[in-house]
Amino acid sequence: MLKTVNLIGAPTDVGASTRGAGMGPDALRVAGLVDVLRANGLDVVDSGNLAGPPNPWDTPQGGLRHLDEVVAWNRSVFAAVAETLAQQRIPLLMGGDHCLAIGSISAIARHCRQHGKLLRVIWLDAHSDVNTAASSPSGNIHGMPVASLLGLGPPQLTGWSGSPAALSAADIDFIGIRSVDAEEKQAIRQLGLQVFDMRHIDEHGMRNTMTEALQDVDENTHLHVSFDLDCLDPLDAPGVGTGVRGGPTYREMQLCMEMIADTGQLASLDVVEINPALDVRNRTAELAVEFIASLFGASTLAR
Ligand code: HAR
Ligand code: MN
Ligand code: MN
Ligand code: MN
Repeated sequence: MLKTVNLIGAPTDVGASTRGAGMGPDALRVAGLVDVLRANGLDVVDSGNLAGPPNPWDTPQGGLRHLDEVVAWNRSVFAAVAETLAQQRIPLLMGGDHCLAIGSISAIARHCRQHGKLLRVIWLDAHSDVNTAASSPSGNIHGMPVASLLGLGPPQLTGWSGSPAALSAADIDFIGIRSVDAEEKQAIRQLGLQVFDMRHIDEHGMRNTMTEALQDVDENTHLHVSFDLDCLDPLDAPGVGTGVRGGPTYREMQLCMEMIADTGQLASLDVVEINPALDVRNRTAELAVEFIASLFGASTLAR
């Protein structure tokens, strides 16, 4: 069956610490995302951009910055992703900042519950994004989507999947992590989250890391990838608001994507945190498009 990918743009930076990620969807389009997906045998529908409130650029209230705007954007994302899944299409969310994964993954979790699928999330990021309003040093909600999806977020952002938590700790694996706040470290330990940080990748290599992360993926798995471009080294991907040096190399990241593609179970994707205002000649969006192609099997010779 020909797979159809539905592109959903969410042009906002309401959850971020820097302005500019709202231009991410168009940067991906300009970098040729549609053509590259088509060249890899996929049908592509570009549903355009969602609408939502502007970024008020306020200070945090109760430890949360722009909560109302984050809720509004995530509601739209939730609805668009849910509709896409109901049409049996693959949602590709083009952010926008990483707060949008709350709406996206909540819709996916609800879909999986309704269809008896096992959801597994691969979180590609420099950061663990498991802060809460109480622990966050910034109040920026793009540092909190994992906590929210585990049911630990503000009530306005939890429970959307039809259960108090969209995910349980065992459903998510983190790859490439190298910036974790002190209280996030405690949370990771207490929750038992599986974090393959850069130290792990240094010591075991990407191949062993991904073998371990993907070991329980089978035919009944809905595999979701949440790809924060700051997972990459900022020398390769300068167009991000919160770059952290020491990311996976280009080849390591390619292998990561290829091993995900090999499972044949990739069913949804977030591509977030591309900030064209900080980029160099759209390099980061172009790199994202290359990696997205690999996620959909571009570098598999057997196809
Ligand atoms: N941990 C920091 C915070 O919560 C920084 C989060 C950086 N944001 C992201 N998310 N790009 O991955 O404020
Ligand atoms: Mn992130
Ligand atoms: Mn990040
Ligand atoms: Mn695991």
